[in-house]
Amino acid sequence: MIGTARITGTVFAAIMALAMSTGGALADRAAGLVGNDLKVELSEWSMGFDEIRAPSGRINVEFFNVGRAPHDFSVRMAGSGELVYRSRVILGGDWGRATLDLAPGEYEIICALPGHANRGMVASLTIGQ
Ligand SMILES: [Cu+2]
Repeated sequence: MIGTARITGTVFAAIMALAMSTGGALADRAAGLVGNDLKVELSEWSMGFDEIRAPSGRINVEFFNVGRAPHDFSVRMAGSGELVYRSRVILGGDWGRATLDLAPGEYEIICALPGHANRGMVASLTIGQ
Protein backbone atom coordinates (compact mmCIF):
# COMPACT_ATOMS: atom_id res chain seq x y z
CA MET A 1 0.00 0.00 0.00
CA ILE A 2 2.88 2.32 0.68
CA GLY A 3 4.18 1.63 -2.79
CA THR A 4 0.81 2.39 -4.33
CA ALA A 5 0.55 5.61 -2.37
CA ARG A 6 3.99 6.66 -3.56
CA ILE A 7 3.15 5.96 -7.19
CA THR A 8 -0.10 7.86 -6.89
CA GLY A 9 1.72 10.74 -5.30
CA THR A 10 4.27 10.79 -8.07
CA VAL A 11 1.60 10.77 -10.76
CA PHE A 12 -0.25 13.56 -9.00
CA ALA A 13 2.93 15.59 -8.74
CA ALA A 14 3.61 15.01 -12.43
CA ILE A 15 0.13 16.20 -13.35
CA MET A 16 0.57 19.27 -11.19
CA ALA A 17 3.94 20.00 -12.76
CA LEU A 18 2.41 19.66 -16.21
CA ALA A 19 -0.43 21.99 -15.28
CA MET A 20 2.01 24.51 -13.85
CA SER A 21 4.29 24.39 -16.85
CA THR A 22 1.32 24.89 -19.14
CA GLY A 23 0.20 27.85 -17.09
CA GLY A 24 3.68 29.26 -17.11
CA ALA A 25 3.97 28.82 -20.83
CA LEU A 26 0.72 30.69 -21.33
CA ALA A 27 1.77 33.43 -18.93
CA ASP A 28 5.11 34.15 -20.52
CA ARG A 29 5.27 32.43 -23.87
CA ALA A 30 8.02 34.58 -25.25
CA ALA A 31 7.96 34.36 -29.00
CA GLY A 32 11.17 33.29 -30.59
CA LEU A 33 13.58 30.48 -31.27
CA VAL A 34 15.17 28.40 -28.52
CA GLY A 35 17.30 25.61 -29.93
CA ASN A 36 15.10 24.01 -32.59
CA ASP A 37 11.87 25.12 -30.94
CA LEU A 38 10.11 28.16 -32.31
CA LYS A 39 7.17 29.82 -30.62
CA VAL A 40 5.07 32.21 -32.63
CA GLU A 41 2.35 34.53 -31.38
CA LEU A 42 -0.16 35.27 -34.11
CA SER A 43 -2.08 38.49 -33.54
CA GLU A 44 -3.40 41.61 -35.22
CA TRP A 45 -1.02 42.44 -36.80
CA SER A 46 2.19 40.80 -35.87
CA MET A 47 4.05 37.48 -35.78
CA GLY A 48 5.56 38.43 -32.42
CA PHE A 49 9.03 39.05 -33.87
CA ASP A 50 10.56 40.59 -36.98
CA GLU A 51 13.46 38.28 -37.72
CA ILE A 52 14.59 34.77 -36.88
CA ARG A 53 17.89 33.15 -37.79
CA ALA A 54 18.18 29.41 -37.40
CA PRO A 55 21.26 27.29 -38.09
CA SER A 56 19.11 24.31 -39.07
CA GLY A 57 15.90 24.15 -41.04
CA ARG A 58 14.56 21.38 -38.82
CA ILE A 59 12.35 23.45 -36.57
CA ASN A 60 9.51 22.45 -34.27
CA VAL A 61 6.98 25.26 -34.29
CA GLU A 62 4.16 26.02 -31.90
CA PHE A 63 1.93 28.85 -32.99
CA PHE A 64 -0.59 30.49 -30.69
CA ASN A 65 -3.30 32.81 -31.90
CA VAL A 66 -3.31 35.43 -29.15
CA GLY A 67 -5.51 37.72 -31.22
CA ARG A 68 -9.21 37.67 -32.01
CA ALA A 69 -9.25 37.23 -35.76
CA PRO A 70 -8.50 33.88 -37.40
CA HIS A 71 -4.90 33.49 -38.52
CA ASP A 72 -2.59 30.84 -39.87
CA PHE A 73 1.09 30.04 -39.72
CA SER A 74 2.69 29.87 -43.11
CA VAL A 75 6.16 29.97 -44.59
CA ARG A 76 7.03 31.29 -48.04
CA MET A 77 10.22 31.71 -50.03
CA ALA A 78 11.49 35.26 -49.62
CA GLY A 79 12.16 35.75 -53.32
CA SER A 80 9.42 33.96 -55.18
CA GLY A 81 6.75 34.13 -52.51
CA GLU A 82 6.06 30.42 -53.05
CA LEU A 83 4.35 28.92 -50.03
CA VAL A 84 6.32 26.02 -48.61
CA TYR A 85 4.13 25.46 -45.58
CA ARG A 86 0.61 26.49 -44.62
CA SER A 87 -1.20 25.54 -41.46
CA ARG A 88 -4.90 25.20 -40.98
CA VAL A 89 -6.73 28.34 -39.89
CA ILE A 90 -6.20 28.95 -36.18
CA LEU A 91 -9.06 30.67 -34.40
CA GLY A 92 -8.43 33.20 -31.63
CA GLY A 93 -7.29 31.39 -28.50
CA ASP A 94 -6.39 28.24 -30.40
CA TRP A 95 -2.96 26.94 -31.30
CA GLY A 96 -1.22 24.45 -33.49
CA ARG A 97 2.12 22.94 -34.19
CA ALA A 98 4.24 22.04 -37.18
CA THR A 99 7.57 20.44 -37.91
CA LEU A 100 9.50 22.23 -40.62
CA ASP A 101 12.40 20.84 -42.61
CA LEU A 102 13.66 23.74 -44.70
CA ALA A 103 16.69 23.95 -46.94
CA PRO A 104 19.13 26.78 -46.18
CA GLY A 105 17.88 30.06 -47.56
CA GLU A 106 15.71 33.08 -46.99
CA TYR A 107 12.10 32.69 -46.04
CA GLU A 108 9.27 34.69 -44.59
CA ILE A 109 6.94 33.53 -41.88
CA ILE A 110 3.54 34.96 -42.65
CA CYS A 111 -0.14 34.69 -42.04
CA ALA A 112 -1.41 33.67 -45.48
CA LEU A 113 -4.97 34.93 -44.98
CA PRO A 114 -5.71 37.72 -47.46
CA GLY A 115 -4.19 41.05 -46.43
CA HIS A 116 -2.75 39.86 -43.15
CA ALA A 117 0.91 39.82 -44.19
CA ASN A 118 0.54 43.30 -45.65
CA ARG A 119 -0.81 44.50 -42.33
CA GLY A 120 2.28 43.29 -40.50
CA MET A 121 1.95 39.55 -40.05
CA VAL A 122 5.30 38.85 -41.66
CA ALA A 123 8.77 38.13 -40.31
CA SER A 124 11.97 37.08 -41.99
CA LEU A 125 13.39 33.61 -41.44
CA THR A 126 16.97 32.84 -42.40
CA ILE A 127 18.08 29.22 -42.40
CA GLY A 128 21.80 28.53 -42.33
CA GLN A 129 24.18 31.24 -43.46
CU1 LIG B 1 -3.76 36.51 -39.99
